[in-house]
Amino acid sequence: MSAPFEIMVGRIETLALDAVVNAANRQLAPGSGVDGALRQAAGPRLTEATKRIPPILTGEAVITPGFDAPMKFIIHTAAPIWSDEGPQGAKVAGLAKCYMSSIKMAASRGFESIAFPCLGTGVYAWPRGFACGIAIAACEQALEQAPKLKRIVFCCFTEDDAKIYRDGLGGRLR
Ligand code: AR6
Repeated sequence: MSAPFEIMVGRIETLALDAVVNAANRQLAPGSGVDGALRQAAGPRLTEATKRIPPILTGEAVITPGFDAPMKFIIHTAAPIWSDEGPQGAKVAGLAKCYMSSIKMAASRGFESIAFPCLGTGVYAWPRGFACGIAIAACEQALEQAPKLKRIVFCCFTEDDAKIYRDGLGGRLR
């Protein structure tokens, strides 16, 4: 099977896929960046739905409908904060878990397509290249348990991010 990875530059809240992943916080409290864009696109029912769920653990994934946004579902996950105290290994494991638990959630629902933003690289300030390497490795590992997933889209906000992903994925692009 060919690797299901795709890279695009654009806004994740516009994607009509089975699921897109939200760069949330552990309280699922309204934020900026990806979260603000998804809440705007999905409408007030998303915020009503997310009020009932938290707190979530770092790296945990929870799911809501996409409501008024074009994707069917939104998978919410919270990355570690790069500047937080603590060993780097635990933070790396936490960011990897965001990707793996999101793919696991998608697989458990039989989804065929999912898009990720560059989790952790905005407000949470992860170095972009470092976070990209963790994202790709975690998705590759999780894919082994997700045979139905045909498309994993890395939705980059900038061309600079897309270049980092192209370099990271090399020959593994569809
Ligand atoms: N579509 C795709 N990518 C985007 C978009 C968009 N509409 N907007 C920003 N990005 P961030 P984090 C990129 O800050 O670092 C939130 O407020 C952005 O350039 O959304 O995980 C939450 O509530 C960056 O590369 O998420 C949390 O409190 C990436 O998406 C906290 O910030 C992630 O940026 C989460 O911080």
